[in-house]
Amino acid sequence: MTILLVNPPGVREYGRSYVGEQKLGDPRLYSSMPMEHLGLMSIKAYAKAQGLEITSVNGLVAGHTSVEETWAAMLNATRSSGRPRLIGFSSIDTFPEVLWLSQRARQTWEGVRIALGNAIATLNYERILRQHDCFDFVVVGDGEVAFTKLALAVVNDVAVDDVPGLARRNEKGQVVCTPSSLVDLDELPPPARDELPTVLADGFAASVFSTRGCPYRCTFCGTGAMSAMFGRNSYRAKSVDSVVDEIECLVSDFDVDFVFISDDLFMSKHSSSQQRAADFANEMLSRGIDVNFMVDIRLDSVVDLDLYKHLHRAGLRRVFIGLETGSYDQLRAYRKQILNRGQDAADTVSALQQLGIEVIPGTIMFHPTVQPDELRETARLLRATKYTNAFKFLGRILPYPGTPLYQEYSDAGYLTAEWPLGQWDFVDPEASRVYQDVAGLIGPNPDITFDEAEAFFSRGSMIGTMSSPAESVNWQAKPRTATPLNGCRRGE
Ligand code: B12
Ligand code: SF4
Repeated sequence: MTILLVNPPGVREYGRSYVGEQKLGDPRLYSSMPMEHLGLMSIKAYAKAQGLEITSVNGLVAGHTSVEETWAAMLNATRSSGRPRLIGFSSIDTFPEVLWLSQRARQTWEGVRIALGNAIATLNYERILRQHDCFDFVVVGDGEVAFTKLALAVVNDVAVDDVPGLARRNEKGQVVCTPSSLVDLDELPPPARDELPTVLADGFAASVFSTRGCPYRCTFCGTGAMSAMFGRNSYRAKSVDSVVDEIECLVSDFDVDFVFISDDLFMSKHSSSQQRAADFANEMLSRGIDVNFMVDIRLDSVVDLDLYKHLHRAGLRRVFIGLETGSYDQLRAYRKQILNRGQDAADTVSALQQLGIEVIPGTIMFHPTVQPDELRETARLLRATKYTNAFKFLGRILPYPGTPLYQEYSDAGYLTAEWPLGQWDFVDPEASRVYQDVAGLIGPNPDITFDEAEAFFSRGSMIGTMSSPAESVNWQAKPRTATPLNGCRRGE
């Protein structure tokens, strides 16, 4: 009898990874970026501590190029331990892949129960359970306690009523959900490291989580939307000691030299959070741990450069910052107040760079009401970060179902497709033409340089293998189209 956790492959991304030093393969392939699935590995470790062995298959880490390969791995994983009683799938934006695998599992293993977890599942559990009867359960929020209790209930053939954060259909076919309980991160064992050797062999980094959730509510963000579901205390932090213990083990047991701290928000601007970051640096330095690391922060987390100097001494070499757009108004529309009017994000970026900290920018180039000034400003910001990935010029906002942005686009009539990811079209046909030109140039040219893409993007010059002359992005500025929703406009 097997309990199985599965993560399908599915990163179809252009360009380069910032989570290790490795280049992705041919960008036109259905390629996979092998990062550990810390969520599944944390569930696995927790379940083991409760006496339950779980088998896992991670198509991303295994480098699967199709769901058929993942299916074969699932069959293989169950060969020695017997047919599965419960399968838990994780999905970020791999819903079609998960659906395909679930249907296969249903056809193959009579009586198997199937659960789904992670952001899209949490935010959309009602829709998923109403529309897809191949899923029995959705785990809403943290998975460690919920999935372990669910697995024990399934194995022992008892009711699942006391499983926290469990959505399911009741006898009447209605979707019901038990309240989620937020896990105390310090009560969790460290994640299993089953996937790490493969990840390291592929040139990617080990990961550690030190917080969960986020206190902010940027309209496009699944993490903000999930945190809103779970209330004020959903942004949680592990104790500094336990995070540093984990990093120390990664260095001693796996000889890692770079750690990706995978928190959505490692530190906020608030003094307690800044103090925690300082404590973290102190602990790393006092234990003499020789490792570099990267974290995700907000631009307004950079309150005191001395703190970043200190973190740099402790090994901080790279930060991911969601800069999003060069337009102050659009930032406000996204409810991402990281700047004061007149403040230039490039100055903060440059200050960090001068300390020896590389800045990986999160940017959203195109959204339904984008105008030329915004494109130019976002391109300028991109240049300032020195993150020379040409594919950044292609970035389109992704409206994830369950986020406020998705609702806004739906209400405004922008969505051309709804599920499993919102697709949208430009309000201004000129913006659409520019996007098509840029995508037509950069998309099929994996070797295009940032400078070439930038020149084309900014000045409309024609380069390289472009088959048809492209036109300038200098279309006449038009008044911005207001998107009224709850009194504000929102995006990414
Ligand atoms: C590392 C990472 C990746 C890695 C690999 C992720 C992986 N898990 O394999 C890479 C770089 C490949 C990646 C890619 C993408 N990612 Co990503 N990623 C992250 C990141 C930064 C950390 C994940 C992590 O380690 N979390 C910590 C662990 C402990 O938590 P967890 O994974 O969420 O798991 C817990 C619960 O969610 C739940 N759970 C999860 N799965 C399951 C399954 C079952 C059965 C159960 C019961 C429970 C359960 O239980 C776990 C333990 O409590 C998160 C942000 C974040 N901090 O979570 C974004 C995040 C998950 N990614 C996101 C996005 C958008 C993407 C991409 C679509 C980006 C892109 N445009 O290409 C791709 C899609 C990849 C894909 N295959 O679908 C979004 C998802 C937003 C949404 N859907 O609403 C997030 C939340 C970032 C954000 N704030 O926007 N990502
Ligand atoms: S984008 Fe960043 S700051 Fe905004 S809600 Fe998401 S994680 Fe928090």
